[in-house]
Amino acid sequence: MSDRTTVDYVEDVSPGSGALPPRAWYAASDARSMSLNGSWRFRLSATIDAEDDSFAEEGYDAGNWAEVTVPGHWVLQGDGAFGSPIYTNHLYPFPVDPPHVPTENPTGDHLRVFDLPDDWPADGSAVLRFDGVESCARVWLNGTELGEFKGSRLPHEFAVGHLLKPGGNVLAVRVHQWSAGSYLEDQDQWWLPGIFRDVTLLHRPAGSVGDFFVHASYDHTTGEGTLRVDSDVDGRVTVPALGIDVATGEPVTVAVEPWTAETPKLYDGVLATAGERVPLRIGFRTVVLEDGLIKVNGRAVLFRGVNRHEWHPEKGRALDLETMREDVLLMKRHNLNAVRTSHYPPHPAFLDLCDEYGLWVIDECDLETHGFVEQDWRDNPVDDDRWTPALLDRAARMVERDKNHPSVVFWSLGNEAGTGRGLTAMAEWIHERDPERLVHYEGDWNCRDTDVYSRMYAFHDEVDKIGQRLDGGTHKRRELPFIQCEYGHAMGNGPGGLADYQELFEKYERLQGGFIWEWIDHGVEHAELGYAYGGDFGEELHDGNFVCDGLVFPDRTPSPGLIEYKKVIEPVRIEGDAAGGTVRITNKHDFADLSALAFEWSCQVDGETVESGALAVPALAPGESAEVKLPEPPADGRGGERQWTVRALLADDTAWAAKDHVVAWGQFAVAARPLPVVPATDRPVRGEDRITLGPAEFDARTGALRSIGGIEVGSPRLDVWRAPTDNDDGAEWQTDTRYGLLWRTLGLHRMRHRLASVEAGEDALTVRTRVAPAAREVGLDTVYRWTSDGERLRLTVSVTPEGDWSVPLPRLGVRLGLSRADRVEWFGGGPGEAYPDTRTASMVGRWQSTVDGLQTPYLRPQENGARADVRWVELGGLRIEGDPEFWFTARRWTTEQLDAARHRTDLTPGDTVWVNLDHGQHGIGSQSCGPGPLPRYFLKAEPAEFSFVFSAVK
Ligand code: IPT
Repeated sequence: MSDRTTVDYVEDVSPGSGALPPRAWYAASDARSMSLNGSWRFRLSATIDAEDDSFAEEGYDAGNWAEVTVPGHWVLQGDGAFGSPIYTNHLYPFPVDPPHVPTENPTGDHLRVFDLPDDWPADGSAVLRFDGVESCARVWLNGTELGEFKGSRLPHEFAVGHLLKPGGNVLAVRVHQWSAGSYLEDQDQWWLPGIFRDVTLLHRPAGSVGDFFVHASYDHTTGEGTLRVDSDVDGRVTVPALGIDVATGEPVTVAVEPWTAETPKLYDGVLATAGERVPLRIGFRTVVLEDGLIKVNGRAVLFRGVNRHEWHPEKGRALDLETMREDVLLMKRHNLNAVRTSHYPPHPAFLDLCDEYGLWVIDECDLETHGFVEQDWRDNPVDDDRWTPALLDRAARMVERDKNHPSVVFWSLGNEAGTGRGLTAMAEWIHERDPERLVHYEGDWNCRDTDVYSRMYAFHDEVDKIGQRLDGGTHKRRELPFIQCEYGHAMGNGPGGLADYQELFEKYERLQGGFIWEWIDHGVEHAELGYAYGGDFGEELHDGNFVCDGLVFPDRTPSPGLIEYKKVIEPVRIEGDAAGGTVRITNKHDFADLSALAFEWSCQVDGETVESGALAVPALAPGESAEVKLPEPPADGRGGERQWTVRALLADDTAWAAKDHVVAWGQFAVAARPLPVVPATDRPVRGEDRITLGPAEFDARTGALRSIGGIEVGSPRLDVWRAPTDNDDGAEWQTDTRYGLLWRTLGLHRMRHRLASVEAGEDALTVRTRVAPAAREVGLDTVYRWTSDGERLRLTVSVTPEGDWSVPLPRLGVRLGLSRADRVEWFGGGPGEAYPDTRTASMVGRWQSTVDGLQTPYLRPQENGARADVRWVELGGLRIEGDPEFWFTARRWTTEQLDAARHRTDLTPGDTVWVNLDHGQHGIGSQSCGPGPLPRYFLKAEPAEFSFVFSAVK
């Protein structure tokens, strides 16, 4: 057993001891390095002092220990033998008793024995670098203690040259899951201990590079860039493409192409000191706060951003380079231009990718103390001077590591940490160290320490007010631009209302855009459940599927939210004027003209493209627009619905997508759709237990439809229920009405259908019903009126609400059952799902899918998969046309089964395909952590009438 004093560092509020001062990070130089990633010996203890330090001594036999992969989290390895992940949003999973942590403190001893390569230089020194260890580590090399550190997502280096041997080096690392540092790392994510980023041994030749700071500014008035590389060790800086060859510390000004997220021009250079050559990738750009706006290279920018946590469904936060690249490519392909690295500095390679492909970055410090909100922020470490050295250490480790990335335009102090002197100290230090970037922090609405007024989940009307500068606030705040560092909570189905936000962002100059919460669902791959979320590991405290709120699923498949966002933020606006035969093209980039894009027009008749061609569009400058003449629409041979579609495509391959990748599109009607007409020429005929009408048979007693043209149909009935989405249910703390809960209280999930009459009349079969929940007086008087021309069957549904309906309906339409349906073809919105406030990306056309392909596999099953504006759909041998257009959904389980399911794996296909044909859907909104749907997307309980025409597919 260790004595207490040797383990005190775990609960010590100080950042640690023994590590070298922070410095710029770079991946490679001509100095030797050696990765210590790979398989390490591993021993898990339940407490910090269960085992003594003898494992760190040379000659220790760890032959019977288990093994883990570094980088990695031990709780995600060993098939559960090493404990499990814990998910909490803001609650600390241990008593709030700072700086103390539980006695039960999983402690992982890691051991790695390594030889130096034969050609490892004998001279010079060496450092050992840890890029990320959660949450506290103590390190020994060859039996000598190097030190201990906290700050999980920050690098720590130790000088080790004097300890290295040619062979048999013993590197021992003791990692504690909980430490005083855990109080500073209360981010909304899984708690995942381990050495989760790279471990590297770096040779440091005599005269090698120490810390260095690349200052590369751009003067938009002259087109010149000024480069100055400050370096602890003197040397020379060369940039061949610019003919630069200057001493460190010496400024040089030359004509350059600037770096922007849209045009990420990087110049390769070298910093050469006596002992080392470090490659530089230089981007010239100038970030300022001017006229109350965030300007880069003289122009205000609009952030079309996302919050990115590091996540991989098997590896947690231990991301490989290809996964990071996939994130960046997906972002670029979906028109995103900015990332907030919520809520800690990412693996540094991610920032290299942002430099290379072009993304604006808010680099956020590894700091969140959200759990203190439970005690009104009492004892908050950011307002307690004892913790300030740890906060400053974190700020310095972030800034020093990442300061040479042109993509980083903001330093963020952290997230959800209340307010306090420690934050001010961080901001002051950062402003002093790097006056060439701006400082962000959301938690202080007075903007005491920040250069931008930042908020999360502000409602549309408040954002509108802020845009108009009618929001008041401190004098300082009134002078600042506004961003939403988090908005559009992408949990489950949604977020809704993005287009409405974008309209505001584009309307008011003060609003400089926002960052969707968040990039990826943090589902953990799980043998039985598919993907696990909070609670699936038996955590005593957890926040369920609040950790699944991303624009991409855990396997990085885009969710409909990402497709919608791509369309909402597209950098080219395409608006048609059918009468004038023109299309207005607006360049919404901040920097790039349109020369990288090619435009294409096409004309559709009944959704089928009949003609297409190239459209000549001038290379408009940012902000410019032009009216472009379209060709004559093709002759209207079929008398059908006709529309134009205009697309903007990449004219050539780029680093992030191939030629012809669609960047933006617009669609507009030339000739409206002729509505289906079915003359009521047939009359219902009563048999013994059947009524026939045209191609259909009905149950004579109940009036229920039985078949159409021999195809069995589970009779269409009024349906108002949808499996509530996370956004319908809303978050507990929301003060606005949470309709998902009200719907259930009212009983909309258990509506009863009372049959009033079945009338076989002259030209129609009329079935009268009243649909209502138990225990309530409200109801929906519902009449089904069937007519036919002998071949086709028309159903008209008339709904009249009775009683006091103060709640909107989830949906309004009919549900029917089909057997043997699989392939689906439709003419309407697609290819993906859409709801009233998530329908911007829904493109009218002819689409095909299977029933399974229509499902959106949200990790917690909920309403999904509706297709908007459907003119007709064919499935299971039936053709269904709508008057007017309708919302179409089909699935192999009922809404009730969908509602009851907790994971995808709870859903098992039955024999029936359940089809919903809806006249209306309630909006989606973002109430799982933001506003509900705007009132204009409410589905009010009002008198409604809508029709469908059924026929057998020919
Ligand atoms: C906000 C947090 O900053 C973020 O980490 C995440 O938890 C998000 O919400 C919700 O998913 S805090 C919010 C409760 C205002």
